[in-house]
Amino acid sequence: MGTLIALEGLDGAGKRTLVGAVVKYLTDGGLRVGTLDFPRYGRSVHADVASEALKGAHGDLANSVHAMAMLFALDRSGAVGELSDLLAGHDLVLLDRYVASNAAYGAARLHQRGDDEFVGWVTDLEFERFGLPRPDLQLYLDVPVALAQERARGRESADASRTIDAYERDRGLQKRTGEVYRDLAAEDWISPWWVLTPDTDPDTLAENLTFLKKEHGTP
Ligand code: DGP
Repeated sequence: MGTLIALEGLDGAGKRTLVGAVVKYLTDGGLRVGTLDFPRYGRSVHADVASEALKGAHGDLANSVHAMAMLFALDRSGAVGELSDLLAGHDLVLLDRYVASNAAYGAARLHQRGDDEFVGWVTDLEFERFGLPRPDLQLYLDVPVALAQERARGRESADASRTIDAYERDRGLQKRTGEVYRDLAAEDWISPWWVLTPDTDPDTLAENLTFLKKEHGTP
């Protein structure tokens, strides 16, 4: 059974680049590493509808915090079997976003913090009711909001398929989302958290993840 690790962060934090570098280091070292990105665009109707809503489609759907959170949660719910297969076949499974994204973005939209009601609702829905596996470790890539937004905008000009959405445009929301992520990390919500910075060296991080796998112990 593999170790489940979720990487979290604001839009434009650089999660995708970090995952790529960490996976390369670990696979070069002979570990079996699986990855999965959420939301599962193109493979999950729930993920696609959520994305379309954030870009202005589907009437007032995006106005509802709980409806949006439910769509993202249903996307993950449809991946329970895939996650279980990935964990069975790999030493480490690295996720780009997971349940904490729902907790952080939703709580931030409601102006709540990490120990408020919304995070409890997400916990009950996704881990208890939908039966998603709990991560063994969560990583928060803590990047200043201005830098993350600059990158998200740069990505939009470089790649027409990555237009920024309503959440990404809202600087106040991004700032509050970062605060909730920090709350979740500080309280080790669901599992231990490591907070990373833009200066985090991917090779050092990957090496530390190797130790985690060894402690976990099951090949
Ligand atoms: P991404 O494709 O990772 O850039 O995410 C698109 C947008 O959706 C972004 O603004 C972050 C948001 N998002 C991603 N996952 C979740 C989630 O589980 N819940 C909520 N509320 N928002 C999410």
